[in-house]
Amino acid sequence: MHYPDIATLNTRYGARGRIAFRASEKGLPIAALAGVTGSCEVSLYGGHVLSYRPAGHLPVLFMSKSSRFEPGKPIRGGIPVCWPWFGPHPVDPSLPAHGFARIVPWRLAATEYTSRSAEIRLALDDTDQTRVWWPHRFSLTLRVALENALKVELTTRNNDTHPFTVSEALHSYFGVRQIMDVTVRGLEGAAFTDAVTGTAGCPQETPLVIRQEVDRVYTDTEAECVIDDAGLERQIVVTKRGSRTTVVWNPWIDKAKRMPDFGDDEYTRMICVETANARGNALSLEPGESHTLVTTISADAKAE
Ligand code: TA6
Repeated sequence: MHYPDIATLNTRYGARGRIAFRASEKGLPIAALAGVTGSCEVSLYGGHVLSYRPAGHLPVLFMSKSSRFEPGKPIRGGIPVCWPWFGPHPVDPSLPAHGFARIVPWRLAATEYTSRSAEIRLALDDTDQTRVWWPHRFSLTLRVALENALKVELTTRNNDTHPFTVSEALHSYFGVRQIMDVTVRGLEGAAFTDAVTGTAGCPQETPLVIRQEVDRVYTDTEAECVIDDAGLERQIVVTKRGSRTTVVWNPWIDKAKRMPDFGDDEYTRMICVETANARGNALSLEPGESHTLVTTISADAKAE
């Protein structure tokens, strides 16, 4: 896809002081949304929320300083869209990890704003290339709404003549002051599969602290999660709709060193709490059927 030039995007979809488009260093178009409640940036490449800063707060999303913004490569941070499969492809390891939605250009469908909100809607439809990766006809839309919180909605529609199965995640990277001072609440009582140890069905008995690599897929949970960041004296609240899976990930020391698009010490300043449908919560959609995955992110000063 060839994007319209930045001037055309601003003429057609911009709004002075509210919605503006710019090009990244490598020419990828980025939309900046601003309003009284905060600001966010969204890359048309990958349908990728890059940043979110609520009014009166430090940025909420983490972006690696080593992230590449190159066509065909995932962006390391923000909210990657993992679709139509979560994790490595179940059969063919040569296919892109976490699907292809985050490494292809999305079409700009619309922008809107009111006195207190601004939103952008992006779209991705099947192409010859996507059908090579995944032989189905679909339409995917992403709605990013800057309101009192940041709401991100991913809607899948089956445009084919047969059912298909999708696993998906809004793979949110959150910025924290120091991972050692972070507690994730809300998953107590949920069962998880631990990708580090390979064990399944482990119960989460207490709030989660991070003292080593954590890569946990919690299934059959619709719970709100709170990332309690004692270092910044703030809580990030992640609520969700249309999601039965939550994934928590921190690469810790050794994996961080193996990731070329991630600083060796950046594991100390981030945690992923992902709104997903994966493993036993994968979705099967009939022809003509749609499903929407929603994550809503807000920040609060730490409750006393
Ligand atoms: O968030 C869970 C996870 O599946 C981890 O296993 C880790 O691979 C992470 O996603 C990042 O994946 P990526 O393909 O973006 O490097």
